[in-house]
Amino acid sequence: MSSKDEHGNLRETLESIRVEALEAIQEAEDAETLEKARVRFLGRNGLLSRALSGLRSVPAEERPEAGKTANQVKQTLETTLELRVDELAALLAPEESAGPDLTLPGRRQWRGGVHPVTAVIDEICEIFKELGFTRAAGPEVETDWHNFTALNIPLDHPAADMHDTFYLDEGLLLRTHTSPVQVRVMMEHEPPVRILAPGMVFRRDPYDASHAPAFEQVEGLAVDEGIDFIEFRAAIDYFVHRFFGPSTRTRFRPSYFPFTEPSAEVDVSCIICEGSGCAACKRTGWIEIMGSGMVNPAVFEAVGYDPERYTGYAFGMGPARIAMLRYRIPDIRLLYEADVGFLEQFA
Ligand code: 2U9
Repeated sequence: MSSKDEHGNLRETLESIRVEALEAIQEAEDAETLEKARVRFLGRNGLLSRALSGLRSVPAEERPEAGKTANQVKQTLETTLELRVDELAALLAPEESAGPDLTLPGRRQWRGGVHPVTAVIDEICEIFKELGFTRAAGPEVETDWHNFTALNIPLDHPAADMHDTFYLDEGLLLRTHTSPVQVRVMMEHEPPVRILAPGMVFRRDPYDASHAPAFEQVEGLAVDEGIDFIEFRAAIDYFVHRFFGPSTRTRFRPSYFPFTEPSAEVDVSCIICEGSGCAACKRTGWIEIMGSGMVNPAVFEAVGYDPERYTGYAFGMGPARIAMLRYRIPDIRLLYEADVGFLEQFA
């Protein structure tokens, strides 16, 4: 046999190994069959290896060319084998190797929702809207006159201590209640006035399970000719029945605020035990939900309303406390610490 024939034979052998091996690799349907094909064609005693031992009988000058062909075949087979290994792995364990499994249901998107305190504020406003109240807003940075003096709280009065706040320059402070909003509305408009003032207020209070130095309030004010305590009680009863349910009872307890006279704390029969006594109402059967009273004539004097002509009522509540009661939230800080896992429950 001539040297050309030796080389020619080897080339044919390599070509038939290539064709046969590619077919075996592509047709392997599982890892075991694929491994058998690898051993048969690429193994140490495999067909390729044996064919390569024929290189020795190829004449020296043709050996490089023959060696190159042999290496190309070897590389083609190895690459094809690797690809097939990956293909089979992907078929058998799609979630690990083939990116997202498109047959799974999609992950739910958190699109955001109304914060529970905002939901309570909105609901309070909606209920009072039925009684003719509109929303009003004002600045969070206030003058001490609007926040204290106009509301019959002299700056050296003990009631001002209860409202200790963050003082800024020159008679400015962070408002301690939303009452200055009502003061501003009354300075601008003659009665009748029926407004709600929801918003953030600030006090030098601790940050613990039941206090926060910044919290929301909703205050209400009604001023007109002929408003009496009966109308005041009727409005509060209407609100309580709409907000807490028609079987909820209300109780007015005498209290003191400089800006109302007489003043009352409003209690509702416990919404958890319905009045029989539980931990939420400290066994009393009652829960305090707001402070209130008939507007003190001194406030009308301060804003330029005729106290002989006009009367009115006012109230204030903390919607975070009401949200805690309603949703049985044990710690006010949960409402202020933007924990999406917690807030999602209210969406
Ligand atoms: C004007 C006149 C009177 C608003 C009132 C209360 C009683 C009250 C507290 C409830 C819990 C504040 O959020 S809280 O800490 N509020 O007890 N607020 S009467 O009286 C006004 C308001 C404006 C011109």
